Amino acid sequence: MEFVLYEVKGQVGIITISREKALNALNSTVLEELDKTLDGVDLNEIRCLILTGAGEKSFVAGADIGEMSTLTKAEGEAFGKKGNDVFRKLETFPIPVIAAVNGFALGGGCEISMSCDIRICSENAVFGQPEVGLGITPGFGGTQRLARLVGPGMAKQMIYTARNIKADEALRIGLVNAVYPQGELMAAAEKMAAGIAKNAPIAVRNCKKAINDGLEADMDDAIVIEEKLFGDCFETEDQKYGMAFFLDKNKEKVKEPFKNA
Ligand code: DAK
Repeated sequence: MEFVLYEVKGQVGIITISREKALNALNSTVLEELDKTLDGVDLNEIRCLILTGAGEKSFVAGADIGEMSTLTKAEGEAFGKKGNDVFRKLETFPIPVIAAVNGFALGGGCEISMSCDIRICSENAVFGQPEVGLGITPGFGGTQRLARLVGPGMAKQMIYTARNIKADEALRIGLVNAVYPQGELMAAAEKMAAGIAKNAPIAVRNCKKAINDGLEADMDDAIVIEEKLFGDCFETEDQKYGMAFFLDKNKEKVKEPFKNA
């Protein structure tokens, strides 16, 4: 692939958007390659993904303004659909995705990070939705996901003013979970991913689905969604092993890895 790298470390897959000269801006090729990369993830082996950008300056500086500037209405819609489809694929991907935001996350960059389950960032990270300054609205779900993550008041302030915020403010408003020195970001992401990967994989997947689907339902329906996904776990070997291990009083025993079965 030209702009997307994929690396496997144990049970963790690391996707790097690598178009450093344009600060990893999302053009059509990047979106297509991201889509193909996600389709190629071996879900029998990989239990958590990390999404990051190449270099130390930018995670993703937005959709490619050069490419967008000449789009016709029909081409704009096709570009928007390509982005929205891949962002939604990330959001509903069966396993958790951690965004390791290593610099600018503007426009489509902020939006792709919000399609991930968890965001952590480096101290030099900058978040923002600058679209109204370009004469457009956020188009890759920014109006929807930002409001859900940080609340409508703060989302409206960020989107209407197009003001960028730094890592410490992103942490304060709950847009990111933690901030690290640049040199420590990937190690922290990999440690978190490995921590997720060692837990019962079907249970983790069901938790993601319960949270995502439940947020789109009212509480009565959301609780039923949780009940069903909870019940499904009792058909897994991992549930039987996990509970038997806890109940076994032999202090010498060593916990075996979950089988994803
Ligand atoms: N697109 C294309 N190229 C970009 C870019 C971008 N978003 N951001 C940076 N670059 C390129 C610059 O043009 C420059 O290229 P050369 O001139 O070297 O060829 C190179 O990256 C380095 O950038 P700078 O020289 O500008 O670097 P600085 O450190 O001075 O500034 C910056 C860094 C991140 C503050 C600045 O580059 C910047 O403001 N970039 C634009 C940020 C931005 O406005 N992003 C939001 C884009 S709008 C849609 C769905 C979604 C969207 C639209 C439609 N539909 C549903 C249809 C999404 C829209 C957006 O994301």
